[in-house]
Amino acid sequence: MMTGKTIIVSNRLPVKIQENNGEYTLLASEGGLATGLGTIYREGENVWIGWPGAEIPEEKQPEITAELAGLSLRPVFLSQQEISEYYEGFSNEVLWPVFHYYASTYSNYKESNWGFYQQVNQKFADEVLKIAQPGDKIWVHDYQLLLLPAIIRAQLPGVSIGFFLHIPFPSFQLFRLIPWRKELLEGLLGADLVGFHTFDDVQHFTQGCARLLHLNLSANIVSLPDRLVVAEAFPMGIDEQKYAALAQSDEVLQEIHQLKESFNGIKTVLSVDRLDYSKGILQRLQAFEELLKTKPEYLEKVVLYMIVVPSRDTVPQYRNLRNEIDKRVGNINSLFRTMDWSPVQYFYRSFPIETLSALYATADVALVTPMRDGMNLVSKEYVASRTQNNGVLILSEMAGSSRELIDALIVNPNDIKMMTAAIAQALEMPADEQESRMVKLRQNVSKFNVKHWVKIFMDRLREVKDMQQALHTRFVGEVTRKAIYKIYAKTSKRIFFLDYDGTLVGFHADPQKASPDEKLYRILQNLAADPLNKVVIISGRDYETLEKWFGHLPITLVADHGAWQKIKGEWTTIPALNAAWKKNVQPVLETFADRTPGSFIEEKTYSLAWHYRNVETGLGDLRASELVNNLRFVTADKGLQILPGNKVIEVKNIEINKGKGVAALLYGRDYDFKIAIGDDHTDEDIFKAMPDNAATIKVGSNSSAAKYYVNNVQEVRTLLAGFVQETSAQI
Ligand code: GDG
Repeated sequence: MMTGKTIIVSNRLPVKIQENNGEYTLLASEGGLATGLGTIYREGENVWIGWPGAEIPEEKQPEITAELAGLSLRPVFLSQQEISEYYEGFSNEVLWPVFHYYASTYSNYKESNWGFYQQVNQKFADEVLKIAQPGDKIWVHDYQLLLLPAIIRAQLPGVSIGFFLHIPFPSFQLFRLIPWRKELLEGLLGADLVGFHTFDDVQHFTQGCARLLHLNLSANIVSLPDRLVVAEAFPMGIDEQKYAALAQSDEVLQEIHQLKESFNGIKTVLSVDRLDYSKGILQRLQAFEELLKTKPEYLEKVVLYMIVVPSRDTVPQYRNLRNEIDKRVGNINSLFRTMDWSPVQYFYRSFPIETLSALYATADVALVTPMRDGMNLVSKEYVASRTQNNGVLILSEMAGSSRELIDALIVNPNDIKMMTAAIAQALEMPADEQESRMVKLRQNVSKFNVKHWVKIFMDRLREVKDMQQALHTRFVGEVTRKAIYKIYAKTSKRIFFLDYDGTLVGFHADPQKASPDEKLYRILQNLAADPLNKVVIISGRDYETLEKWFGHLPITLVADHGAWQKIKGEWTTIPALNAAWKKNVQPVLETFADRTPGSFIEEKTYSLAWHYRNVETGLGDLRASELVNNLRFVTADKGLQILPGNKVIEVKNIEINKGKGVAALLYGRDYDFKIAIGDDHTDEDIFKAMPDNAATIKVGSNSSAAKYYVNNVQEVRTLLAGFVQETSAQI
């Protein structure tokens, strides 16, 4: 059980500050995040850290701080310049456009904005570090604070950090455009758990880590040298009961009544967004105009009720967008308006939640068609407000919520014709179809509500910490190394099984160039110089190469995954092996080598291998799994096995495997110290063939039959060198 407090961090605190003649009043805000986290941040020592949302003069800051403390909130005060460079400049002119796929049109990569982004993230971190302690859980929110997890981690290595991104994470091709892309990923990787709204976002993020930082992935887990980071989808929900209850409250019922009277039988299509180019407001107007043009039967029968909430209007693009909307609405109204009907009722302001609720409950159709949206809560709020199980939701497939709200009419917001058709379909939808769709939509919104979202995120954060701790005990750090040396020093008949590529040397684009270096020779010579030690190199390499590289050393060599062994200076092979199968397999591998730039075939006496370490990331893995599927047919009933290795697929006789090679060398000899080190699938056979009292070590932390793991070749070399250095020092 983890103890400690929970610290929530977001750009904005969940309060609204109102200034009146130099006096400030604080009002708690009713945003979705505040509701979801409300049960957490007000408990015990827990606290929420963020910017209060207004520039507060220095002399007023202590008073505001004290008042916020009473609400379990701690402020980070920002100057006007910080707000304009970190928030408006970097967050809203670089990150927001790129993450919403508007990279070239709207992003402005100004170096000074980046400087402020770093500086303000540091400022938030300073505030967190004033109160955070090991054992605490810190949950950081959104794109304004991407660097925060790593800054906190550097000071508090053991603390639990969760991060949630509320906007989409873009595909690698877009993300790479940002000059500071690596720093941003490294910032996020300070977290233990990184949450997104959708699975697509998870994949984009992990692919970014693999391609920009060359980190290893195992499904949704990113391996760092000292930690695992889990990326996962947690689709955010709303407080659905609040919306259902509001829609039935007296105040709202009265507003509903008034709205109905004013609409007087005219059908309403509702649209609610913050002012933002990602929300598809102009395209939506275009679709509505198209409806009126192509289906005149709707003239005077339908109204588009459009609320745009002012937002970021100090950023020039947002001002332009506002002007464009004004123009479009004006055009439509002037073209189609009659004496007592205006097709678009447009409001550029926000409304009290009661009015919003009355509109949700009244509108026949909700038109939610963003060009790109992390989740989109408006779509869920509309559903939650439909307590009569009627009404139709039209939802863009680019909104995260479209992955869950599959019973909506799903549209592509770039396809104006499709949107126009969907509006007509919604207006005509029979009551029973409305009901059957809405019932399912409401079930989803009710089950995956915001409390559920908070719970599953926090539970997972705890699990990830446990997982990291379990892994930590398997890691060969200083303590484990010393323990292994201690056993070694007391033994007198020892055997070392060492894989070569990926274990003793790193990978090289050209396998022939991954030859041993002086340092490695020295380590192996020192180990083998002790008459009590038997050193075995057991590799998938051909015997000619092993002979060339290691033939002069007093060590045992096993080549071609066990097909060849050098015993007493002579290379011998397993008897009665046949290689006639190669003529069937070779053409398949050649087809793949021809289709896949960068890949090549290696032929060994009893095996064929297709290497893809130089193939474009992603394509190589894809082709490898295609190849394995193809080979299954060709190799069936031929006594062959397909071995997926590290960026290689190898086909060989079933009789050959490293495990059998190991078993043969162990047979009948009572070694009192046994150790095996390897890095890929083929080495799993070695680990499985080793007796229980052996030390088995995998290079890399992904799942394995080995008892321990190290992170890289360097750590293997340190471990091996230490057998001689450290134990001789003890004597
Ligand atoms: C970001 C992501 C993600 C709107 N008008 C009024 C009003 N609202 C409230 C709505 C809703 C909220 O604003 C808007 O939330 P969205 O989710 O639709 O969009 P973003 O603000 O862009 O939020 C988004 C979200 O973060 C959460 O992760 O879903 O994708 O972009 O709650 O009700 N509220 C009041 N009056 C209004 O006039 N009171």
